[in-house]
Amino acid sequence: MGKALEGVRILDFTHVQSGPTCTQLLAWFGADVIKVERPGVGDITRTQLRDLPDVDSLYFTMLNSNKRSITLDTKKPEGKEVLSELIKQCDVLVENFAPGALDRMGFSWEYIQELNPKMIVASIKGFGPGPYAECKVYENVAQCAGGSASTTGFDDGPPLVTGSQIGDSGTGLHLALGIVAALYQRTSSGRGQKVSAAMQDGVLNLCRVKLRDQQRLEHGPLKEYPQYPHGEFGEAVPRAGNASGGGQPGWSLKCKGWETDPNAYIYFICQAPVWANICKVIGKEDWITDPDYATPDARLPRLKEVFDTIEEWTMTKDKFEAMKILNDYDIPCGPILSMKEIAEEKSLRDTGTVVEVDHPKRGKYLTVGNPIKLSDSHVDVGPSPLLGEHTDDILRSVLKFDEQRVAQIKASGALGDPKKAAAE
Ligand code: CAO
Repeated sequence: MGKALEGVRILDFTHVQSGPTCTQLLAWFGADVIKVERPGVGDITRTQLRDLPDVDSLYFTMLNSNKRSITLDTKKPEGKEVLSELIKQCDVLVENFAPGALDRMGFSWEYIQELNPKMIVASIKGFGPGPYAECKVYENVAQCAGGSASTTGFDDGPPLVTGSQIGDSGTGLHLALGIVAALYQRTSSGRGQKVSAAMQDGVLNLCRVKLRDQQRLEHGPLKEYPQYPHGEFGEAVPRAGNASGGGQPGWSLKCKGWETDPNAYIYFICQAPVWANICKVIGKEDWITDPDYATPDARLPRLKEVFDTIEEWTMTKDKFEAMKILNDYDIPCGPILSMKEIAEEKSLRDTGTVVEVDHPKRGKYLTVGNPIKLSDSHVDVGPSPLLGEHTDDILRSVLKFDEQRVAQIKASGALGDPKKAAAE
């Protein structure tokens, strides 16, 4: 069986998390991803948060599967020469350097187009054009600037960042979609184009419902928020605790064992069409017809009381028992799963969403496989490359350099060492 992006070659100039997320997905869809890394150093995440000495970190291995690695000092003339040749042989260049870094290296959009007019140049930056365009950005900066932090947490606490990497991995996903769209457009236009995704924009896109609520707020209080009807609403969308972001109210409720297990909770959604079922399960049949509870509007000012009452029931069950009973009644709910539980979940292993990979130096480790499943493009999740593992292979098989040229480039130090590039 073929792969969706077979024949597409990606020049992967990414590092840390946002860009590597994007190129890893493209690799899983079958693209040949060539990761360019600085000799001797590589992507900084190779050494960050290491759990084992002298072994590429999980941070790196979990974001760089199925890629090839070439080490290249792109600030040396010979390195620039190799990079130029790679640009001619690739379809897409993906980068997430600080603003201006690619230009400073001598590879402006105009120059890249001269080398290869079909080249798609895809970039992630923290911000789009505007007052912050020149700023360096990491995950949590994007969460704060994109509207997520101001709307996450409890009303009486500080803004909170979320564990989901919506700034990095979220923007990587956005960029991947842009790249695939540009590749498709190229089939008719014959030309490359620039694809840009700013992390602030990516986070805001994922916080779309909060900009919706900002505008609703101009017309009165947000009745599904926990601040209603007792608290005050200010000028901006407040933090909503565990309230559901949609039209069906929800909250996290304690389950049996909550006193000792921080994850003994279930997320419970009071979906209007199954209100009668909810009342039956928790033994409050009178609420089915009581005008104070019978309709979604009547319940809005009483949501706290409603959830407190439901919680008295959920606390008598463990989260999986509660999940089973509630689903038998068609009531939407979800157990709060710990990472330990997720790592051990058989169904996620069966679908390839959680995968065990064998790494030549690390041995076996778990990673998250491709969450997007294509019926005609099978994904085999492989290990990440060692630093420079494919340098030789790429020079010979992709760039078709002969023995003499390979030796010449090696001697220049552009691929690494030669006496630490003649002591710099
Ligand atoms: N050979 C030679 N030089 C190389 C090289 C190579 N193979 N690869 C990178 N470099 C150079 C760059 O050209 C740059 O040099 P200049 O500063 O002289 O132009 C230098 O390495 C540093 O690159 P950088 O500025 O991208 O890296 P940084 O560590 O200073 O900043 C980060 C990191 C993430 C803050 C910045 O890259 C950034 O803001 N990126 C855009 C937003 C983004 O993706 N953030 C997500 C990061 S994940 O949380």
